[in-house]
Parts: sequence; structure tokens; C-alpha cells
Amino acid sequence: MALVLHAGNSNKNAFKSLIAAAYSGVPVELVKNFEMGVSNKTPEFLKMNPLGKVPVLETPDGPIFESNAIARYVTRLKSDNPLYGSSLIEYAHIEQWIDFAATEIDTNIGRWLYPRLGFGPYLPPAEEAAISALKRALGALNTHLASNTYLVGHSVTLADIIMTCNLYLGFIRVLTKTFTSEFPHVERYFWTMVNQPNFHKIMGEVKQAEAVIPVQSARKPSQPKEPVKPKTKNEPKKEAKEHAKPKAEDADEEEEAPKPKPKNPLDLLPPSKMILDEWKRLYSNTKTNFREVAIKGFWDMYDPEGYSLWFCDYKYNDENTVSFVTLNKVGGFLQRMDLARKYAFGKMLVIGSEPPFKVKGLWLFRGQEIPQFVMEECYDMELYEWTKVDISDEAQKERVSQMIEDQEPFEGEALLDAKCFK
Ligand SMILES: N[C@@H](CCC(=O)N[C@@H](CS)C(=O)NCC(=O)O)C(=O)O
Repeated sequence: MALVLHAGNSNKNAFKSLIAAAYSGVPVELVKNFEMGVSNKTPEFLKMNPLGKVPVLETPDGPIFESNAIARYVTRLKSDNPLYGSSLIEYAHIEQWIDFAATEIDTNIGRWLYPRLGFGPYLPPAEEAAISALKRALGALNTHLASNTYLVGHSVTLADIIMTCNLYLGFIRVLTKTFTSEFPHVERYFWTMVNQPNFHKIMGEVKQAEAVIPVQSARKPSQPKEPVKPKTKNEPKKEAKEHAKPKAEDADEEEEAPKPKPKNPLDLLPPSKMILDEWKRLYSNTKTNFREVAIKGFWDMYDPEGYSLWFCDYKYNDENTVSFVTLNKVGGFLQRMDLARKYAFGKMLVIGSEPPFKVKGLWLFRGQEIPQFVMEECYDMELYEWTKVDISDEAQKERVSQMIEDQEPFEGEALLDAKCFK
């Protein structure tokens, strides 16, 4: 019978044990009809956790509260669980990163986020201190992840589960792309983790915050995208409570007429003789003689002034040890490229008949550079090495043709899959 976990279905602390359970094959299910603030305040609930906080796990031996304790319990239900490492030192390192995730990451995200949500007074200097402590912690994490795929050892452990769940809350509420780009290895780690099937089925699609969540107050001030810097100079002393009020200049900003959405700079480029949709139609409609019809048609249409071609090469191929995880990773990338559909065409090849699989691709982009909005908004771009195709080099041109037509073998190897973005 499944163990019952009391929490709502979007609670990152509950995710920890649900993900650990998914990895361990332990049946854990969320209690039905949980209502935050109601279900966790009943006398029955308070007997399980006197603080009335979630999550709480009901076990045959009694309830457990504190999400990390619950996740450890669930993990230990499977004997010799690889989530717990396989040596004393691994066990210690897992505990080390669990504590780091709690004290350095979760605490500082909380100190930044919760006052903004109205849980406690919003004090800009306190926010700045939280952000700087968080940056220090993320810097250390980034350095560790520069040479480690996972926190400990060579596969997912409980430390990765807890770290990712704690980062999750930050990523969806306050850690914008501008903020996280300072920590590229943390980004790569986070997105790799949340796209693992056992994470994805619990967390669903994760979307990074586009702006820091505004301070919740009666009259919402408009918020800058980046953390508010405290004003120190010439600022009259105010009571702590007053900081919670929207600042006058923010309110003024809010009342300004909405600015028209700026045009995508790619729409301002000189017109091109190449009509992307025509190429996409030719690609889709060519069923036979692909080389003679589609590939020849491509080179006839290709406008090297209006468009550029790029090879991409996944930087972490040694992580591609499971075929469907690799395919999902590439599928997710293509989904996230949706924002570039008007300006791009792509082929992604998953290469090899044995793991680790190689992921290589070819992209056609409007303009001479990879569009900046794609670099900024699609985190996958940083997971690849990008090389501009030199079409005066016949060998590179031939490689482009082979990638478009899914030639197999490709560079001497079988194709596991070829996906097209059109
Ligand atoms: N350290 C605890 C934190 C638990 C916690 O703060 N839970 C929040 C929701 S995420 C809660 O139940 N708050 C309700 C309350 O404070 O009454 C854990 O990891 O389980």
C-alpha cells in the first residue's frame, strides 16, 4: 500500500520525497483534496506535526515531518539504494550537499523570496544581503559542477534531488536568466535534472522566472527585472514597515502608458530572397529523390547574406548514457526553440548505436549571427558548441546536406534518431 504524503501538488518540499520515491520504486502518493491552511490545521494534522507545516508522511510506524527527513526515509526503504551512494565518503558527501542545499541555497532563496510574497517585512538591505549570500553559495556550487555532472559520484543521488527541488523554487520565482547566467554550470545542472524523467513526471514543465516576483502589497509597485538595490544616499530614515510600501517612482512608472512591444530586430533586416516557409514546405513535401529535389532546392534557395548556417555539438555527450533520456533532451530543446520558428530551421541528430550517444545538429538562422533572443531565452543553446558553417568549404557544405537528409551512417555511425525543427 502506498505511503500517504500530506502536501499540495506544487510543493517543492513534497517533490523531494516524491522524486526519491520514483527513483526507488517506493509507492508514495499525495493525500487527496489537500487544502493549504485548512487540511494542515486540523487537530488530526497537528498531532502529526505540531507546527501544522507540510509535508508530512504517514508511515506504518508513525508520521514524519521535515521534508529532508521524509526524503531520507523514503530512500532508505530501498536497501542499498544508489541514491544514498555506495561508500562512507559518498554518504558523507551526500549529507554535506543536502545540508548545503538547505542552509546556503534554500535559506537564502527564502530570505529573498518570502518577504516579497508578504511573509515577513520587505527590507531592501536584508534582500541585498540574502542575494549576496546566495551568489556566494551559487558560485561555490558552480565551481563544483564545472567538473562534476552530479553533486556526488556519477549518477543522481538524494543530494541532487534535494538541491534541485530547492533551486526549483528560486528558478520559478526570482532567479531570472540574467541572474543565473553568471552560474552556467548550475544552469546546465538544473535543466538537466528537471528534465530527467523521474523529476519531470513530478515537477512537470519548469519555466524560469522572466522577472523577479514583485513585492506583494495593496498597490503593486512595478518591478525592475533585477533585484532592487537599497537606496542609501539622501534617503530619509523610515520605519521598517514603510519599506513594504511601493516607492513613489515605481508607482509613477506603473502609470506610464504601456510601451509598444519592440519589433524583433530580425524583422528589420533587409529582405531576403530566401523564403523560409518555402524551404520548410519543400523539405516536408519531398518524399523521394531527396538529394536531387530537396537538397538541390535548398542550395538554390539559400541566401548567404540573409541567413547563416551553424553546426552545433552537444558539450556533455558523456552524459548521454540512456537513449530515451537523450531523445527527450533533444525533444525538449526543439520545443523550447518554438520562439524562433519564424526565423529558424534545424536538424538534430542523435548518433551512435551504443551509449554514450552524440548529439549534433545543423541550424539555419535568419541573419549572420545566432539571434540574441534565442541565446538569451533558450537555455539549451549554452549546452552546445556552435560553429558557423563556411559554405565556401565544400566539405562543410556536404556535411550540411548530409545532416538535412539524415544520411546514415553519419560520420561512420548509425543514427539513433533525427529530429527536425521546422
Ligand atoms: N523545513 C520544513 C519547511 C516546511 C514548511 O515551511 N512548510 C510550509 C509550506 S512549504 C508550510 O507548511 N507552511 C504553513 C505554515 O507555516 O503554517 C520542511 O522542509 O519540511
